[in-house]
Amino acid sequence: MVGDVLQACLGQGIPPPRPYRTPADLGAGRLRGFAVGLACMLGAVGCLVTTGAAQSAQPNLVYIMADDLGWNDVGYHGSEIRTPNIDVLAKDGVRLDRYYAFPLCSPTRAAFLTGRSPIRLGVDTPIGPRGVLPLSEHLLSETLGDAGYQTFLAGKWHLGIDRVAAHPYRRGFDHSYGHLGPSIDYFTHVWQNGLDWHRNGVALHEDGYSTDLIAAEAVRLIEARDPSRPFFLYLSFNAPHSPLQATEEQIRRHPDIQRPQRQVYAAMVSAMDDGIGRVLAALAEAGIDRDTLLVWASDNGGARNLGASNRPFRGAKGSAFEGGIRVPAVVHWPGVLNGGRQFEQIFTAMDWFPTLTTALGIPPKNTEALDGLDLWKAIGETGTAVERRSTVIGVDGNYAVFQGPWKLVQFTRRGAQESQTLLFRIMEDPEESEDLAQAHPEVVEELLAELRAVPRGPSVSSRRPARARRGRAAENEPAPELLAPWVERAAKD
Ligand SMILES: [Ca+2]
Repeated sequence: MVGDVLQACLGQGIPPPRPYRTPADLGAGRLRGFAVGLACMLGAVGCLVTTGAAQSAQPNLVYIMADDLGWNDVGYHGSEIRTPNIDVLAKDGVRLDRYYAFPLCSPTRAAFLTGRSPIRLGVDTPIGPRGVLPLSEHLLSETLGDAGYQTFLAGKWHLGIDRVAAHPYRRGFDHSYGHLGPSIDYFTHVWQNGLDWHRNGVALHEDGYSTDLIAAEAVRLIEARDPSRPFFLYLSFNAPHSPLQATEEQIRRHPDIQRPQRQVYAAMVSAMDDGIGRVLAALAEAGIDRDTLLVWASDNGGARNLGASNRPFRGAKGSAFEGGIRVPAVVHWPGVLNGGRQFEQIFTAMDWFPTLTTALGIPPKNTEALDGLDLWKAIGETGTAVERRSTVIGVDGNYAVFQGPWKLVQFTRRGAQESQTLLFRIMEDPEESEDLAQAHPEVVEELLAELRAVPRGPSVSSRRPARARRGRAAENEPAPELLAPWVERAAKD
Protein backbone atom coordinates (compact mmCIF):
# COMPACT_ATOMS: atom_id res chain seq x y z
CA MET A 1 0.00 0.00 0.00
CA VAL A 2 2.77 2.37 0.91
CA GLY A 3 4.55 1.40 -2.30
CA ASP A 4 1.46 2.55 -4.19
CA VAL A 5 1.50 5.79 -2.27
CA LEU A 6 5.15 6.35 -3.09
CA GLN A 7 4.48 5.58 -6.73
CA ALA A 8 1.61 8.01 -6.78
CA CYS A 9 3.78 10.65 -5.20
CA LEU A 10 6.56 10.73 -7.76
CA GLY A 11 6.93 14.13 -9.31
CA GLN A 12 4.52 15.74 -6.89
CA GLY A 13 6.99 17.98 -5.11
CA ILE A 14 5.94 21.16 -3.36
CA PRO A 15 7.69 24.49 -3.12
CA PRO A 16 9.90 24.91 -0.05
CA PRO A 17 8.09 26.35 2.96
CA ARG A 18 8.51 30.03 3.68
CA PRO A 19 9.73 30.56 7.22
CA TYR A 20 7.22 32.18 9.50
CA ARG A 21 8.46 35.26 11.23
CA THR A 22 7.42 35.61 14.80
CA PRO A 23 5.93 38.84 16.12
CA ALA A 24 9.29 39.52 17.78
CA ASP A 25 11.01 39.18 14.41
CA LEU A 26 8.66 41.72 12.96
CA GLY A 27 9.21 44.30 15.65
CA ALA A 28 6.61 46.03 17.74
CA GLY A 29 4.12 46.22 14.86
CA ARG A 30 0.86 47.99 15.03
CA LEU A 31 -1.50 47.79 17.89
CA ARG A 32 -4.91 46.43 17.85
CA GLY A 33 -6.46 49.54 19.26
CA PHE A 34 -10.01 48.84 18.24
CA ALA A 35 -10.13 45.41 19.81
CA VAL A 36 -8.36 46.50 22.95
CA GLY A 37 -10.70 49.42 23.38
CA LEU A 38 -13.71 47.25 22.80
CA ALA A 39 -12.42 44.56 25.11
CA CYS A 40 -11.93 47.24 27.77
CA MET A 41 -15.57 48.20 27.40
CA LEU A 42 -16.50 44.55 27.78
CA GLY A 43 -14.32 44.22 30.84
CA ALA A 44 -12.32 41.45 29.24
CA VAL A 45 -8.87 42.90 29.53
CA GLY A 46 -7.21 40.99 32.30
CA CYS A 47 -4.48 39.55 30.14
CA LEU A 48 -4.63 41.86 27.17
CA VAL A 49 -1.66 43.85 26.01
CA THR A 50 -2.11 47.60 25.80
CA THR A 51 0.84 49.18 24.02
CA GLY A 52 1.33 50.91 20.69
CA ALA A 53 -0.59 53.20 18.39
CA ALA A 54 -4.28 52.82 17.77
CA GLN A 55 -5.65 51.46 14.55
CA SER A 56 -9.27 51.65 13.57
CA ALA A 57 -9.55 48.37 11.67
CA GLN A 58 -11.84 45.65 12.99
CA PRO A 59 -9.82 42.49 13.77
CA ASN A 60 -9.73 39.57 11.37
CA LEU A 61 -10.45 35.96 12.31
CA VAL A 62 -8.54 32.98 10.93
CA TYR A 63 -9.75 29.58 12.12
CA ILE A 64 -7.51 26.70 11.04
CA MET A 65 -8.89 23.20 11.46
CA ALA A 66 -6.89 19.98 11.13
CA ASP A 67 -8.71 16.77 10.27
CA ASP A 68 -8.17 13.69 12.46
CA LEU A 69 -4.98 14.96 14.07
CA GLY A 70 -4.17 13.21 17.33
CA TRP A 71 -2.86 14.55 20.61
CA ASN A 72 0.61 13.15 20.04
CA ASP A 73 0.93 14.37 16.47
CA VAL A 74 2.31 17.86 17.11
CA GLY A 75 5.83 18.84 18.06
CA TYR A 76 4.82 20.83 21.12
CA HIS A 77 3.28 17.71 22.66
CA GLY A 78 6.57 15.88 22.26
CA SER A 79 5.75 14.03 19.05
CA GLU A 80 8.48 12.77 16.77
CA ILE A 81 6.55 14.60 14.04
CA ARG A 82 8.05 18.05 13.82
CA THR A 83 5.54 20.89 13.40
CA PRO A 84 7.60 24.08 13.68
CA ASN A 85 4.88 26.47 12.52
CA ILE A 86 2.18 25.02 14.75
CA ASP A 87 4.72 25.08 17.57
CA VAL A 88 5.22 28.83 17.06
CA LEU A 89 1.48 29.30 17.48
CA ALA A 90 1.60 27.20 20.64
CA LYS A 91 4.58 29.11 21.99
CA ASP A 92 3.15 32.55 21.32
CA GLY A 93 -0.50 31.71 21.92
CA VAL A 94 -2.65 30.15 24.62
CA ARG A 95 -2.71 26.36 24.49
CA LEU A 96 -6.05 24.80 25.36
CA ASP A 97 -5.01 21.79 27.43
CA ARG A 98 -8.53 20.42 27.86
CA TYR A 99 -10.05 21.21 24.49
CA TYR A 100 -12.82 18.74 23.69
CA ALA A 101 -14.01 18.34 20.15
CA PHE A 102 -16.66 15.82 19.16
CA PRO A 103 -15.45 12.35 18.13
CA LEU A 104 -16.11 12.79 14.40
CA CYS A 105 -15.84 15.39 11.64
CA SER A 106 -19.35 16.73 11.01
CA PRO A 107 -20.44 17.05 14.65
CA THR A 108 -17.38 19.17 15.51
CA ARG A 109 -17.82 21.36 12.44
CA ALA A 110 -21.50 21.84 13.27
CA ALA A 111 -20.62 22.77 16.85
CA PHE A 112 -17.96 25.26 15.74
CA LEU A 113 -20.17 27.08 13.23
CA THR A 114 -23.40 27.09 15.27
CA GLY A 115 -22.28 27.26 18.90
CA ARG A 116 -24.89 24.59 19.57
CA SER A 117 -24.77 20.95 20.53
CA PRO A 118 -24.66 18.63 17.51
CA ILE A 119 -26.61 16.16 19.65
CA ARG A 120 -29.41 18.70 19.77
CA LEU A 121 -29.07 19.31 16.03
CA GLY A 122 -29.12 15.62 15.14
CA VAL A 123 -25.62 15.74 13.63
CA ASP A 124 -24.76 12.50 15.37
CA THR A 125 -22.47 10.85 12.79
CA PRO A 126 -20.50 12.04 9.75
CA ILE A 127 -22.97 13.73 7.43
CA GLY A 128 -23.76 11.49 4.48
CA PRO A 129 -24.60 12.54 0.93
CA ARG A 130 -28.18 13.43 1.75
CA GLY A 131 -27.56 14.70 5.24
CA VAL A 132 -27.66 18.40 5.98
CA LEU A 133 -26.74 20.62 8.88
CA PRO A 134 -30.26 21.98 9.51
CA LEU A 135 -30.78 24.98 7.25
CA SER A 136 -32.61 26.75 10.06
CA GLU A 137 -29.38 27.00 12.03
CA HIS A 138 -27.57 30.34 12.10
CA LEU A 139 -23.87 30.09 11.37
CA LEU A 140 -20.85 32.06 12.52
CA SER A 141 -20.20 33.00 8.89
CA GLU A 142 -23.60 34.71 8.81
CA THR A 143 -23.07 36.68 12.00
CA LEU A 144 -19.67 37.86 10.77
CA GLY A 145 -20.95 38.58 7.26
CA ASP A 146 -23.74 40.71 8.72
CA ALA A 147 -21.07 42.58 10.69
CA GLY A 148 -19.26 43.52 7.49
CA TYR A 149 -16.72 40.71 7.35
CA GLN A 150 -15.52 39.14 4.12
CA THR A 151 -16.14 35.43 4.67
CA PHE A 152 -13.85 32.82 3.13
CA LEU A 153 -13.73 29.03 3.30
CA ALA A 154 -10.70 27.17 1.96
CA GLY A 155 -10.86 23.39 2.35
CA LYS A 156 -13.27 20.80 3.66
CA TRP A 157 -16.95 21.46 4.36
CA HIS A 158 -18.74 18.19 5.27
CA LEU A 159 -21.95 19.82 6.47
CA GLY A 160 -24.11 19.07 3.43
CA ILE A 161 -23.21 17.44 0.13
CA ASP A 162 -26.16 16.76 -2.17
CA ARG A 163 -28.28 19.80 -1.44
CA VAL A 164 -27.06 23.05 -2.90
CA ALA A 165 -28.87 24.99 -0.18
CA ALA A 166 -26.50 23.38 2.30
CA HIS A 167 -23.30 24.32 0.48
CA PRO A 168 -20.97 26.89 2.01
CA TYR A 169 -21.67 29.59 -0.58
CA ARG A 170 -25.30 29.41 0.57
CA ARG A 171 -24.37 29.33 4.25
CA GLY A 172 -22.78 32.70 4.68
CA PHE A 173 -19.45 32.29 2.89
CA ASP A 174 -18.73 34.88 0.18
CA HIS A 175 -16.04 32.64 -1.23
CA SER A 176 -15.60 28.91 -0.87
CA TYR A 177 -13.09 26.47 -2.29
CA GLY A 178 -12.23 22.86 -1.66
CA HIS A 179 -14.37 19.79 -1.18
CA LEU A 180 -17.83 19.11 0.18
CA GLY A 181 -17.53 15.47 1.20
CA PRO A 182 -15.73 13.75 4.06
CA SER A 183 -12.47 12.89 2.27
CA ILE A 184 -10.84 13.04 -1.12
CA ASP A 185 -7.87 11.59 -2.95
CA TYR A 186 -5.15 14.17 -2.23
CA PHE A 187 -3.93 14.16 -5.84
CA THR A 188 -7.02 13.57 -8.00
CA HIS A 189 -9.52 15.25 -5.63
CA VAL A 190 -11.93 12.42 -6.25
CA TRP A 191 -14.27 11.01 -3.65
CA GLN A 192 -16.13 7.80 -4.40
CA ASN A 193 -15.55 7.87 -8.15
CA GLY A 194 -16.40 11.51 -8.72
CA LEU A 195 -14.58 14.80 -8.61
CA ASP A 196 -15.24 16.68 -5.38
CA TRP A 197 -13.33 19.90 -5.87
CA HIS A 198 -14.87 23.29 -6.51
CA ARG A 199 -14.59 27.00 -6.24
CA ASN A 200 -17.88 28.69 -5.41
CA GLY A 201 -19.85 25.72 -6.71
CA VAL A 202 -18.04 25.43 -10.04
CA ALA A 203 -16.09 22.18 -10.46
CA LEU A 204 -12.33 22.49 -10.72
CA HIS A 205 -9.86 20.17 -12.36
CA GLU A 206 -6.60 21.25 -10.75
CA ASP A 207 -3.21 19.62 -10.46
CA GLY A 208 -1.67 19.50 -7.05
CA TYR A 209 -1.69 18.01 -3.59
CA SER A 210 -4.85 19.16 -1.85
CA THR A 211 -3.12 20.38 1.32
CA ASP A 212 -0.88 22.65 -0.76
CA LEU A 213 -3.79 23.86 -2.88
CA ILE A 214 -5.89 24.72 0.18
CA ALA A 215 -3.04 26.67 1.74
CA ALA A 216 -2.37 28.46 -1.55
CA GLU A 217 -6.02 29.51 -1.80
CA ALA A 218 -5.85 30.87 1.74
CA VAL A 219 -2.78 32.93 0.86
CA ARG A 220 -4.48 34.23 -2.29
CA LEU A 221 -7.53 35.23 -0.29
CA ILE A 222 -5.41 37.10 2.23
CA GLU A 223 -3.52 38.90 -0.52
CA ALA A 224 -6.60 39.73 -2.61
CA ARG A 225 -8.88 40.75 0.23
CA ASP A 226 -10.49 44.17 0.44
CA PRO A 227 -8.18 45.76 3.05
CA SER A 228 -10.84 48.23 4.07
CA ARG A 229 -12.95 45.42 5.55
CA PRO A 230 -12.10 42.67 8.05
CA PHE A 231 -12.22 39.03 6.98
CA PHE A 232 -13.05 35.63 8.43
CA LEU A 233 -11.00 32.83 6.91
CA TYR A 234 -12.07 29.29 7.76
CA LEU A 235 -9.04 27.29 6.68
CA SER A 236 -10.21 23.71 6.85
CA PHE A 237 -7.45 21.28 5.88
CA ASN A 238 -8.38 17.73 4.90
CA ALA A 239 -5.01 16.67 6.35
CA PRO A 240 -4.16 14.29 7.86
CA HIS A 241 -7.45 12.44 7.23
CA SER A 242 -7.34 9.26 5.16
CA PRO A 243 -6.37 8.23 2.50
CA LEU A 244 -2.72 7.94 3.46
CA GLN A 245 -1.10 9.95 0.69
CA ALA A 246 1.88 12.24 0.72
CA THR A 247 4.44 13.59 -1.67
CA GLU A 248 7.73 11.79 -1.93
CA GLU A 249 9.51 14.98 -0.88
CA GLN A 250 7.54 15.16 2.34
CA ILE A 251 8.03 11.47 3.08
CA ARG A 252 11.79 11.87 2.72
CA ARG A 253 11.70 14.43 5.53
CA HIS A 254 10.90 11.65 8.01
CA PRO A 255 13.66 9.05 7.60
CA ASP A 256 13.67 8.25 11.31
CA ILE A 257 10.09 7.03 11.46
CA GLN A 258 10.19 3.31 10.80
CA ARG A 259 6.52 2.35 10.67
CA PRO A 260 5.47 2.97 7.05
CA GLN A 261 1.98 4.23 7.86
CA ARG A 262 3.30 6.58 10.53
CA GLN A 263 5.94 7.87 8.11
CA VAL A 264 3.38 8.78 5.44
CA TYR A 265 1.07 10.22 8.08
CA ALA A 266 3.93 12.37 9.38
CA ALA A 267 4.54 13.63 5.86
CA MET A 268 0.88 14.63 5.61
CA VAL A 269 1.15 16.53 8.89
CA SER A 270 4.32 18.23 7.67
CA ALA A 271 2.57 19.39 4.51
CA MET A 272 -0.15 20.97 6.64
CA ASP A 273 2.40 22.59 8.92
CA ASP A 274 4.19 24.04 5.88
CA GLY A 275 0.87 25.39 4.60
CA ILE A 276 0.17 27.01 7.96
CA GLY A 277 3.62 28.58 7.75
CA ARG A 278 2.77 30.10 4.39
CA VAL A 279 -0.48 31.51 5.74
CA LEU A 280 1.27 33.00 8.77
CA ALA A 281 3.87 34.55 6.49
CA ALA A 282 1.13 36.02 4.29
CA LEU A 283 -0.50 37.59 7.34
CA ALA A 284 2.84 39.02 8.45
CA GLU A 285 3.73 40.32 5.01
CA ALA A 286 0.33 41.99 4.75
CA GLY A 287 1.06 43.62 8.10
CA ILE A 288 -2.06 42.18 9.70
CA ASP A 289 -0.71 39.38 11.89
CA ARG A 290 -1.33 41.49 14.96
CA ASP A 291 -4.75 42.46 13.65
CA THR A 292 -5.79 38.83 13.40
CA LEU A 293 -7.22 36.49 15.99
CA LEU A 294 -6.12 33.02 14.95
CA VAL A 295 -7.30 29.65 16.19
CA TRP A 296 -5.73 26.33 15.35
CA ALA A 297 -7.44 23.08 16.40
CA SER A 298 -8.01 19.49 15.37
CA ASP A 299 -11.58 18.31 14.75
CA ASN A 300 -11.31 14.94 16.52
CA GLY A 301 -8.78 12.41 17.70
CA GLY A 302 -6.50 10.51 15.37
CA ALA A 303 -7.19 7.19 13.66
CA ARG A 304 -4.51 4.90 15.03
CA ASN A 305 -4.81 2.36 12.20
CA LEU A 306 -3.80 5.14 9.81
CA GLY A 307 -0.66 6.20 11.62
CA ALA A 308 -2.00 8.76 14.10
CA SER A 309 -1.12 8.73 17.78
CA ASN A 310 -3.26 9.93 20.69
CA ARG A 311 -0.77 8.95 23.39
CA PRO A 312 -0.97 8.95 26.30
CA PHE A 313 -4.72 8.85 25.97
CA ARG A 314 -7.05 5.90 25.58
CA GLY A 315 -9.23 5.60 22.51
CA ALA A 316 -9.19 7.16 19.07
CA LYS A 317 -11.34 8.87 16.48
CA GLY A 318 -14.98 7.96 16.96
CA SER A 319 -14.74 7.22 20.68
CA ALA A 320 -15.58 9.33 23.70
CA PHE A 321 -12.44 8.31 25.54
CA GLU A 322 -9.90 11.11 25.74
CA GLY A 323 -8.05 9.93 22.63
CA GLY A 324 -11.14 10.55 20.52
CA ILE A 325 -12.09 13.99 21.79
CA ARG A 326 -9.24 15.69 23.64
CA VAL A 327 -7.24 17.23 20.85
CA PRO A 328 -4.67 19.99 20.35
CA ALA A 329 -5.92 23.59 20.10
CA VAL A 330 -4.35 27.03 20.34
CA VAL A 331 -5.72 30.59 20.49
CA HIS A 332 -3.22 33.10 19.12
CA TRP A 333 -3.43 36.87 18.98
CA PRO A 334 -0.05 38.59 19.35
CA GLY A 335 -0.25 42.01 20.89
CA VAL A 336 -3.66 41.36 22.42
CA LEU A 337 -3.64 37.99 24.16
CA ASN A 338 -0.62 37.29 26.31
CA GLY A 339 0.77 34.02 25.04
CA GLY A 340 3.03 31.31 26.33
CA ARG A 341 0.32 30.03 28.63
CA GLN A 342 -1.93 27.03 29.01
CA PHE A 343 -5.68 27.20 29.62
CA GLU A 344 -6.49 24.23 31.82
CA GLN A 345 -10.26 24.34 32.06
CA ILE A 346 -12.64 22.54 29.73
CA PHE A 347 -13.17 24.27 26.41
CA THR A 348 -15.49 22.61 23.88
CA ALA A 349 -16.11 22.93 20.16
CA MET A 350 -19.45 24.55 21.06
CA ASP A 351 -17.67 27.40 22.86
CA TRP A 352 -15.97 28.89 19.80
CA PHE A 353 -18.98 30.84 18.55
CA PRO A 354 -19.72 32.81 21.73
CA THR A 355 -16.04 33.12 22.64
CA LEU A 356 -14.84 34.39 19.27
CA THR A 357 -17.71 36.82 18.75
CA THR A 358 -17.00 38.35 22.14
CA ALA A 359 -13.31 38.57 21.28
CA LEU A 360 -14.18 40.38 18.06
CA GLY A 361 -16.78 42.57 19.75
CA ILE A 362 -19.66 41.35 17.58
CA PRO A 363 -23.06 40.36 18.99
CA PRO A 364 -24.19 36.90 17.81
CA LYS A 365 -27.21 37.07 15.53
CA ASN A 366 -28.64 33.77 16.71
CA THR A 367 -32.30 33.65 17.58
CA GLU A 368 -31.90 30.27 19.28
CA ALA A 369 -29.93 29.85 22.49
CA LEU A 370 -26.31 28.79 22.22
CA ASP A 371 -25.12 25.69 24.06
CA GLY A 372 -21.52 26.90 24.16
CA LEU A 373 -20.07 29.27 26.72
CA ASP A 374 -18.24 32.54 26.22
CA LEU A 375 -14.77 31.84 27.59
CA TRP A 376 -12.91 34.84 26.19
CA LYS A 377 -12.47 36.48 29.54
CA ALA A 378 -11.40 33.21 31.16
CA ILE A 379 -8.79 32.58 28.47
CA GLY A 380 -7.42 36.06 28.98
CA GLU A 381 -7.45 35.99 32.75
CA THR A 382 -5.58 33.09 34.25
CA GLY A 383 -7.43 31.82 37.27
CA THR A 384 -10.97 32.80 36.29
CA ALA A 385 -13.05 29.73 37.02
CA VAL A 386 -15.85 28.83 34.64
CA GLU A 387 -19.06 27.44 36.06
CA ARG A 388 -20.35 24.42 34.19
CA ARG A 389 -23.11 22.18 35.47
CA SER A 390 -21.99 19.39 33.17
CA THR A 391 -20.54 18.97 29.71
CA VAL A 392 -21.77 16.33 27.31
CA ILE A 393 -19.70 15.39 24.27
CA GLY A 394 -20.36 12.54 21.89
CA VAL A 395 -21.88 10.97 18.84
CA ASP A 396 -24.36 8.17 18.34
CA GLY A 397 -23.46 5.37 20.76
CA ASN A 398 -20.43 7.06 22.34
CA TYR A 399 -20.79 9.79 24.93
CA ALA A 400 -18.73 11.50 27.58
CA VAL A 401 -20.22 13.42 30.51
CA PHE A 402 -17.92 15.69 32.50
CA GLN A 403 -18.93 17.04 35.88
CA GLY A 404 -16.52 18.29 38.51
CA PRO A 405 -13.75 15.70 38.97
CA TRP A 406 -15.71 13.01 37.16
CA LYS A 407 -15.99 11.75 33.63
CA LEU A 408 -18.54 9.15 32.61
CA VAL A 409 -17.99 7.29 29.35
CA GLN A 410 -20.84 5.42 27.72
CA PHE A 411 -19.74 3.45 24.72
CA THR A 412 -20.99 0.76 22.42
CA ARG A 413 -18.63 -1.77 20.91
CA ARG A 414 -18.98 -2.31 17.19
CA GLY A 415 -21.74 -4.82 16.55
CA ALA A 416 -22.89 -4.85 20.18
CA GLN A 417 -26.46 -4.17 21.17
CA GLU A 418 -25.86 -2.78 24.63
CA SER A 419 -23.65 0.03 25.75
CA GLN A 420 -21.16 -0.06 28.61
CA THR A 421 -20.64 2.64 31.20
CA LEU A 422 -17.35 3.54 32.85
CA LEU A 423 -16.46 6.22 35.38
CA PHE A 424 -13.14 7.98 35.90
CA ARG A 425 -11.61 10.69 38.03
CA ILE A 426 -10.40 12.34 34.89
CA MET A 427 -8.02 14.90 36.38
CA GLU A 428 -6.16 12.22 38.34
CA ASP A 429 -6.50 9.54 35.70
CA PRO A 430 -6.41 11.17 32.25
CA GLU A 431 -5.42 7.84 30.74
CA GLU A 432 -8.76 6.40 31.90
CA SER A 433 -7.19 3.29 33.36
CA GLU A 434 -9.24 2.81 36.55
CA ASP A 435 -12.98 2.36 36.18
CA LEU A 436 -14.76 3.60 39.31
CA ALA A 437 -18.33 2.89 38.21
CA GLN A 438 -18.78 0.01 40.65
CA ALA A 439 -17.39 2.03 43.53
CA HIS A 440 -19.55 5.11 42.88
CA PRO A 441 -22.93 4.02 41.49
CA GLU A 442 -24.55 7.23 42.77
CA VAL A 443 -22.20 9.31 40.59
CA VAL A 444 -22.92 7.08 37.62
CA GLU A 445 -26.65 7.62 38.09
CA GLU A 446 -26.24 11.37 38.39
CA LEU A 447 -24.14 11.64 35.24
CA LEU A 448 -26.44 9.32 33.30
CA ALA A 449 -29.30 11.63 34.25
CA GLU A 450 -27.30 14.54 32.81
CA LEU A 451 -26.80 12.55 29.61
CA ARG A 452 -30.50 11.74 29.36
CA ALA A 453 -31.37 15.41 29.85
CA VAL A 454 -29.43 16.58 26.80
CA PRO A 455 -31.84 17.64 24.05
CA ARG A 456 -31.67 15.30 21.08
CA GLY A 457 -32.88 16.11 17.62
CA PRO A 458 -33.71 13.45 15.06
CA SER A 459 -30.64 12.34 13.13
CA VAL A 460 -29.94 14.47 10.08
CA SER A 461 -26.67 12.80 9.19
CA SER A 462 -28.12 10.16 6.86
CA ARG A 463 -25.96 7.10 6.61
CA ARG A 464 -27.44 6.06 3.29
CA PRO A 465 -24.89 4.09 1.21
CA ALA A 466 -23.11 6.12 -1.44
CA ARG A 467 -24.34 3.94 -4.30
CA ALA A 468 -27.92 4.96 -3.54
CA ARG A 469 -27.32 8.63 -4.17
CA ARG A 470 -26.71 8.72 -7.90
CA GLY A 471 -28.47 11.71 -9.41
CA ARG A 472 -29.87 12.88 -6.11
CA ALA A 473 -28.73 16.45 -6.62
CA ALA A 474 -30.86 16.82 -9.73
CA GLU A 475 -33.83 15.32 -7.95
CA ASN A 476 -33.43 17.56 -4.95
CA GLU A 477 -32.01 20.86 -6.08
CA PRO A 478 -30.22 21.03 -9.43
CA ALA A 479 -26.56 22.01 -9.48
CA PRO A 480 -25.61 21.76 -13.15
CA GLU A 481 -22.28 23.50 -12.77
CA LEU A 482 -21.13 21.54 -9.78
CA LEU A 483 -19.53 18.33 -10.92
CA ALA A 484 -19.49 16.89 -7.46
CA PRO A 485 -19.43 13.07 -7.36
CA TRP A 486 -23.07 12.34 -7.88
CA VAL A 487 -23.52 14.73 -10.81
CA GLU A 488 -20.35 13.78 -12.65
CA ARG A 489 -21.08 10.11 -12.35
CA ALA A 490 -24.63 10.55 -13.59
CA ALA A 491 -23.31 12.52 -16.59
CA LYS A 492 -21.07 9.62 -17.57
CA ASP A 493 -23.84 7.03 -17.48
CA1 LIG B 1 -12.16 14.54 11.32
